[in-house]
Amino acid sequence: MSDIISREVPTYDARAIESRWMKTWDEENLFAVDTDPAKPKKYVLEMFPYPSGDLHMGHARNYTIGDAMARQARMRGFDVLHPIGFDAFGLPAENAAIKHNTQAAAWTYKNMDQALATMKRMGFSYDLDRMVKTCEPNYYKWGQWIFEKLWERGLVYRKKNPVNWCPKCQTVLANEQVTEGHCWRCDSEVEKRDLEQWYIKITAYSQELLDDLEKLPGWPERVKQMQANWIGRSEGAEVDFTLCDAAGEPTDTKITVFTTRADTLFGCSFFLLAPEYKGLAELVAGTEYEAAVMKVVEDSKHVSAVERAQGELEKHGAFTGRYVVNPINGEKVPVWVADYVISDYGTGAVMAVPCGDQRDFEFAKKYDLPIIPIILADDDPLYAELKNEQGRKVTSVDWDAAMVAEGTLVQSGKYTGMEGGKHSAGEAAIVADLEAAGSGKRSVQYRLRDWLISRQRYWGNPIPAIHCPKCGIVPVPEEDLPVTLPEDLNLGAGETLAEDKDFYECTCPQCGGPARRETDTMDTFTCSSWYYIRYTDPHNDELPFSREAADRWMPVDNYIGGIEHAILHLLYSRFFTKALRDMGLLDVDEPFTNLLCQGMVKDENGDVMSKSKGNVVPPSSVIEPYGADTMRLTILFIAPPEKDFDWDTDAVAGANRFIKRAWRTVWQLVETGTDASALDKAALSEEGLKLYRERHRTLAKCTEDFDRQQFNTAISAIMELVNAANAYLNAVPAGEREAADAALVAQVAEDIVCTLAPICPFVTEELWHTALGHTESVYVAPWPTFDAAEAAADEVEIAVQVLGKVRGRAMVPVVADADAMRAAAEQVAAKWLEGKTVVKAICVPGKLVNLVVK
Ligand code: ANZ
Ligand code: ZN
Repeated sequence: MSDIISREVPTYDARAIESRWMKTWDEENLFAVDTDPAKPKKYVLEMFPYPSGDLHMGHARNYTIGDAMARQARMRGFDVLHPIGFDAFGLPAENAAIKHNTQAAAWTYKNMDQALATMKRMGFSYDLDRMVKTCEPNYYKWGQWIFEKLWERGLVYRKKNPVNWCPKCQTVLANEQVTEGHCWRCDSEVEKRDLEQWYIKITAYSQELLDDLEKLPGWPERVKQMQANWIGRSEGAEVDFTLCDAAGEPTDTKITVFTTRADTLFGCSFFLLAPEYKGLAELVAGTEYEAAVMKVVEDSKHVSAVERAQGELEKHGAFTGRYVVNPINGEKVPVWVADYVISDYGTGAVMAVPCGDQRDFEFAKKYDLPIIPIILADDDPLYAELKNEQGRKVTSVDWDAAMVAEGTLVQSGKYTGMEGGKHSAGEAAIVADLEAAGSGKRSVQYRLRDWLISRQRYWGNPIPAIHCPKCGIVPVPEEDLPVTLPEDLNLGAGETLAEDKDFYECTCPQCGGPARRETDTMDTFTCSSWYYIRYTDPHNDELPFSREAADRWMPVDNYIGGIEHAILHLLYSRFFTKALRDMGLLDVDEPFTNLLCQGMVKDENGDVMSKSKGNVVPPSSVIEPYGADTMRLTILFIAPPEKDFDWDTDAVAGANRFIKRAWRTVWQLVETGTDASALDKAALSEEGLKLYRERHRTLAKCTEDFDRQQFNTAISAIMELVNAANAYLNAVPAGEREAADAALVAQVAEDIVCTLAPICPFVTEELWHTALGHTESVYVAPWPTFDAAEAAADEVEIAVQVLGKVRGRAMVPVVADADAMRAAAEQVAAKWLEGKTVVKAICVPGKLVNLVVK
């Protein structure tokens, strides 16, 4: 042992090692994809960042996970694509430019440069030749091109509609960008405004977006659930009610409702219209009801549709003075306006059934409207009384809440006694009869709305359209793309695109007359909906990407990003992929095969890190004193990637200690090692055999854990291998090593370096070259091979007893049967057996043999 300690191990100098390799990798362009079609491909991708400043801990975690995956895949023989870019358009850049009176581009480029420097500092293996920055014309040109292709296919349109308006951001927002009535970006309360806007028809793909979630077994269940809920498929029926005139006489006008519960038609005691319902104002114009109804209409403008639909707010409504006729029983019910009915779901009109719907129940209570029990559970006290009742015996109840969703229909004419509920027999029977009578039909509704993509902001991709007084709205001809965003707007002075004559003055491509260029830009989510395909062919100037490149690399095999993108970005990307496929540009149905949503990094007290709380731990606070390898190891070892974790400075120190230990161990192993290829299992010493088995066991575990993306336990396996190596070093002095052992030890040194390489690329690169003498990068080294079966010992030691007393120990093959065990035991115990006969041998495999003698 003494000579090991006396051996001089070089000091681990993270700073020197990391700056040297960072430079070398950069010079050698080590991470460029070498596209080898003979190898299987693997496309590993982290969601690209918005360049708002330097990278934070969440980014560091995201990219470290992806980088470990990409590097390991490369070592395992895959042709790996691992690119990065920037989601470079967006409001923060514009706001910063306004505030500091500079250009949005300048701010954005400065931040991108800083983030890139940190990425290099972290050792991320990105192919930087494939970088995509969405604010560059060679990228956004193709976004405009795709927009026009969507337009050609009828997937783009303009519509005047009440839209979400953020007063602070001064722009409209998509439904997806409104969280509980507030702007997703600045948290201001969102208002409704009637504006003509550009839409992308994502709803054309509602059903496919829902169905294809089944093609994604590699996605977290909860993300798929969130998408399914957002798409919100609902099966039900449309039922036509007849509107009565002011005198109460039926007219020819029908008002249709969407209901999932046609079985409850007999319980409809009033009828509701959304405040935005077209024609509502005319219904009440000049009547005594007008003022109250219009007040509800006005007040509802201040509450977002999302909140209104959630049904948690107090409900407001007013009687319109009108009635409609229920088609199932000819009954007249009063028409009210109610703010919890939203205009853009179903038909914007509702048949209210307070007995079955909690919202209607609350409304009925508040405005004293009848609650007619028509569906009852068998154990309901009313059930016995109404069980066979087809008419109207009870028309008001003093319940605290609406009824159970399922039960038996009562007071429901000929349907009384049938099962009620969603998709029930009663519902089917009623819908069939309505259909036969021409007053209803089956209907499927989706919550998903078309994607509002126009923004009245500057720093985004210009919508390539021209407004011509003669020809209407015409697309910018393909040869004129891109519509270039001016970079010299005086934002600080409040100048907008809509005021920039140089930008908007143009001629109509159809008639050549003077025209005005569209000055809205696209939602930046359009830019992030296809960047991952551009990476496959980033320099293409004929097309957004070639079919060949897309076919080689798509879909992304491993996509890693935050759960906050569970709906917006992932849904839009899935839609773009399907639309591009239908244009013949692509041959995949889904863009991302496996999705990993990494957990959050919280502060030491478990609070979310935020600038305003002042509890942010910047990656530099670890990188500077300890190095990037320690940062990476900490992040991967502290928790499985999908779990949240609390920042822990002890964990940083622990990670750094392990790197030093691995460093020392590798140097000590190679000091005594020889050529690893001389490894001969049969010639290993007893200690050597132990290390041999540990090697196979830990490599099997480590590899399997990498496959499951459980980097924390993969690292534990590497630690165990390091421990086994140290146990060996301590037991066998360097000078006393057989050739076979020396070869094994050399092999183990390589294994430690290779398995640790995807996690700690700098220190392993240094060891690979200096301690192990390689000339190529460890990045291109093959992943260690192993045989899990070799982890099992082939012999075991058993105790040998004579009449219950231990007399010795014997080595027997693990697979030895009772006869073989007995023979081995008799040999060891020969001395105690002299002159006696063994009458019986009690064998416990792997443990002992007890010889019974006479
Ligand atoms: C009568 C009824 C009785 C209803 C009952 C429910 C329970 P999902 O499942 O989410 O699709 N509804 C329809 N359009 C609406 C709108 N624009 N705003 C607010 N509510 C609306 O919800 C469908 C149900 O929501 C429909 O079925 C309708 O109320 C209501 F015991 O009709 B139901
Ligand atoms: Zn024209």
